[in-house]
Amino acid sequence: MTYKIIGSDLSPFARKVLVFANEKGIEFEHDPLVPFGVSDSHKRMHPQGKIPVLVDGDRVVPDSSVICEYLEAENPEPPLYPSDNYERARAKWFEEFADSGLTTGASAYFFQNVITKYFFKGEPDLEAVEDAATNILPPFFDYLERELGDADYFVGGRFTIADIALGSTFGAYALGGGEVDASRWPKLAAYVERVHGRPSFKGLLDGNRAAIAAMAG
Ligand SMILES: N[C@@H](CCC(=O)N[C@@H](CS)C(=O)NCC(=O)O)C(=O)O
Repeated sequence: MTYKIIGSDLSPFARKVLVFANEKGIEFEHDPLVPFGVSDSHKRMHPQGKIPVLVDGDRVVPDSSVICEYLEAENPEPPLYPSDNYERARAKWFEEFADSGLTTGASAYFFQNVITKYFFKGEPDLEAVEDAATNILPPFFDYLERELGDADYFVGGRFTIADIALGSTFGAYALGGGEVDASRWPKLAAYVERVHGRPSFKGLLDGNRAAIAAMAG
């Protein structure tokens, strides 16, 4: 039985699950559902009408973090969560920070400069983008620069769920025209490039850029 992953890969949360499955080498079918005006049958799987949702036979698993933990438990190799308790807690913290903290600033870029502008053909709220650039993101980037230090990846020197979640959120930032200023945050800028260069991310982000260019016309 092949997994089905539901959710457009323009969503950072769907991207997280797709990258996770790519890193695992898991076979899956992809339904690129856009979460605006979703059907009642989708709401029966996810009462908030959100993406992503994983379908595994007659099992339904909503929410990117829950899906990744489920996929890890079902497909232990290669491990994407540290086995050490503290390192696992750190990895899950960075995932949570990517999903709930960093995303507030990164999504302003993506939502205004891509979704509002090209999908809804509206006027982007440039004040929201400016607020993200000047108030929300710099202290978060300072924190990440410090926590990363000289390591290639955030936890235990290995690529984990922390990097998948952070890379997915930085994907929204990059697609929305955001750049990590390498003169201010050199380690973080190099890290984002390193993570986005992995095949699991690169194919998706290249496809996202092509889709955005097509929307832009
Ligand atoms: N905590 C959820 C967040 C999912 C989420 O917010 N998805 C957005 C797309 S990026 C969505 O479906 N939004 C549609 C809506 O809120 O109605 C997860 O990690 O899966």
